[in-house]
Amino acid sequence: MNAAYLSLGSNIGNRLEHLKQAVRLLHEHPAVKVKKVSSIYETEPLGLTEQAKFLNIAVELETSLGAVELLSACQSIENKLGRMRKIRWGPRTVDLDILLYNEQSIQTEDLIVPHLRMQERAFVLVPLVEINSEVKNPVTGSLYREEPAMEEEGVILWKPIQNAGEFLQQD
Ligand code: X6L
Ligand code: MG
Ligand code: MG
Repeated sequence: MNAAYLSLGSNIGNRLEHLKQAVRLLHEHPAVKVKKVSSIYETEPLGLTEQAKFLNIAVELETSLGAVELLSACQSIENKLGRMRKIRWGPRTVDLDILLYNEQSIQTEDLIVPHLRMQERAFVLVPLVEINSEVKNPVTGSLYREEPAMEEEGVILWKPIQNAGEFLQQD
């Protein structure tokens, strides 16, 4: 069995509903179990800063899928939830990014793990460290909780989540 961490974000329409639907669809995949869901954070947009604020979460998965298969499962969820790719770094109904897969370093045409520049982004690190404070960059061995970007502003606790079940069950 494999362990994976994903980062999810939404900044269009009913952001919470989009995150919930994405986590539900992950959980309903026969080869994926959602083990942990972080609290929900409201975050200032990075990259393209003139767009709506995001809700961001991190999830921990157990899966029998390989990393590339997991990527395609994530992309099919993005497509189901109406993700359009018009503007680079632009607004999205939902984005699912693979942050970590076991403690592997993966470089294919379509997938780089650990996720590029994740250690520079508080909207990725804060939810990730909440669900596992011991998680390390598999390449450098650095603890993500010790990254300077953990201290950046623009990441506000929006709704605390106690466990994955709570997140999956709501309304
Ligand atoms: C300089 C240049 C500084 C580019 C930062 C950061 C670019 C992040 C892209 C950057 C730069 C990204 C989200 C987001 C995006 C999200 C929040 C990206 C890709 N996705 N902002 N911006 N949450 N808060 O999920 O991550 S676009
Ligand atoms: Mg992303
Ligand atoms: Mg993405």
